[in-house]
Amino acid sequence: MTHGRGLFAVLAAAVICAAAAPARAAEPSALAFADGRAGVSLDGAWHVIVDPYDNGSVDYRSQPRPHGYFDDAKPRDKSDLIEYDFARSPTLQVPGDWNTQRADLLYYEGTVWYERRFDAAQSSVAGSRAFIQFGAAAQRATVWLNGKRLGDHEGGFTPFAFEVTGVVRARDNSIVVKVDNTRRADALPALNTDWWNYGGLTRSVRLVQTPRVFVRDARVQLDKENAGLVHGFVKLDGARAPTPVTIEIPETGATHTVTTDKTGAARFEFAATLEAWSPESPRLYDVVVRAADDRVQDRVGFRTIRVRGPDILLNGKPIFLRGIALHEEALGRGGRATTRAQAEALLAAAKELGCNFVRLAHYPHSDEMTRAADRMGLMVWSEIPVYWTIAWSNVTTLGAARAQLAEAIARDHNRAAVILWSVGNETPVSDARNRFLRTLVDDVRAADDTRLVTAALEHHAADAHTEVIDDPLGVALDVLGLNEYVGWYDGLPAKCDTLAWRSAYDKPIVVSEFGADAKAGMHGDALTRFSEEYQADVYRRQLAMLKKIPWLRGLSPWILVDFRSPRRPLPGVQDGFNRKGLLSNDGTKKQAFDVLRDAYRSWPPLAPAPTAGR
Ligand code: GCB
Repeated sequence: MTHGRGLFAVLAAAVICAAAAPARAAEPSALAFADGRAGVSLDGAWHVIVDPYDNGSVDYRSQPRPHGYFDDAKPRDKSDLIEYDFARSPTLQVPGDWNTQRADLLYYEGTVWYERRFDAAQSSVAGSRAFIQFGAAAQRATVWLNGKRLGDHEGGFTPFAFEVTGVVRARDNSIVVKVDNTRRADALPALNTDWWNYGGLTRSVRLVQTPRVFVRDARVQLDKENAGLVHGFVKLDGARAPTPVTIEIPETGATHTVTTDKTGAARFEFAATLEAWSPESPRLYDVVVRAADDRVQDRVGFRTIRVRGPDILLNGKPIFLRGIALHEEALGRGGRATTRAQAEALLAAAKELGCNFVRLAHYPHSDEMTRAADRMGLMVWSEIPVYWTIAWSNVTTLGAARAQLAEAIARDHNRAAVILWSVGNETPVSDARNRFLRTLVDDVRAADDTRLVTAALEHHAADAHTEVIDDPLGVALDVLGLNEYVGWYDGLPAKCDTLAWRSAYDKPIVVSEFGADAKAGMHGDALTRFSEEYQADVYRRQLAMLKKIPWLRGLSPWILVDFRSPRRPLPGVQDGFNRKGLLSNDGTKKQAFDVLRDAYRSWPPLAPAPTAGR
């Protein structure tokens, strides 16, 4: 491991229960195109009860009637003892994490019960179907509507939905959600992360109305090899017989009709002349899909992305990924970034750096972020929180990883910006880890052949002046992510000057992390740890070193903005924040921001792929 996390490897390795993985990952439950459908937003103030002992889950059978908090009950008479009352409880805003909305919840881990009442449109009660869709609930949720348990969801960063047809009523519905962010050794992420894993209903909640037969999902993208061919699939819900589906791109006049099989699924391809999406010209088209009484619409970009030897080809041309990594934390106020404006502010800072690429670390960011990247012309690396050491041999953990990956892909498979799915970050090599990650790579290839697969890998020293990338997972990947901290965890900055890199693979390398902590406004010489000068020096020397790597096709240094991490206690310097940002959390630029911006301005055009010198 790169910087001494051995204890956690041991802890995680203790959680072992070997069993075979199911052949297929569970199907995502969220509805694509939900935002454009009729419905009711359930965003806003929800009543909350903070419940560290999880009392609300208990059904008190000894009382005259059961009253777990999920019942949202009121006493019927004086014999009825009920010790909670949502109506009199404080509120939190949804979407939002609970940690930054109330000082006493800053590092709270455990259960919080959310409740609100709402009226539904009459039309979602009669003659159509209704679903409740959550953008995300961190980390696991159980949902009740009008006292009926709808189900559970595990994984804090991807959307899910429950059908509520026949359960939702026109007036005075009670929805109760138990949200629990307790860390667990078998979860994703597991017990230890270098970020604070906020809890809460962190993304929007909506009651969504659909016709009886509706378009549950559709992927409309370019064929990987042929930029004149649109291909994809559609899945209907509720169709009992083969049903015609029409896919249109009105601006181009392209219209194509396919008929589904009896499961409601169809694949299609048709010719179209489209202007390609690229960072320089992030062209998006309206795409309309119709079936039976349903009509959905999305804004979609079209591009191809593939690799050839060490090159990454966007629309057939070699590119260099001038990137930066970021966490989903709002500039200025901190906490989870939840709004379109917060996503745009983060990506605007990346654009100011001269980026054409962002690594959205270390979990799927909201669809506000990936949609903003589509509009603003930033290619995206998207990842799931398979981070450091997790329970590699635990089949439940593998199932959870596959589900999160499937949900992330399903949500964003029409986002041109997303070019890379990453299956893991700094995961120490072992047979169990290799098997686990290869299953995820196979899942990506089965679900989405229009994007590339990567992982942020580690490296090791061959000698004092040579580092080697030869992780066996590299065989299965299209692009090798490489995390390295030469000059910070690994020697002093001058170590960069004499270090050479070797790769076992003729594949593109994206240096997915390097960096150094600096407190904005703290100054010293270039060897004073945590000074802006030290960080800037690391950037200068790193960039000079990295330019010499023949397979280098991209960078996403660590990181755009300082972020909250309980692993970082150094008083007066870190104060609970990882300080490797090029911007402080209130948006102040550090010297290294300009160093990287200047380097990106003059980054040399890509040289032809060398074949010698490995
Ligand atoms: C890493 C991790 C990242 C940390 C970073 C650091 O290798 O991937 O999550 O925040 O190092 O600052 O130590």
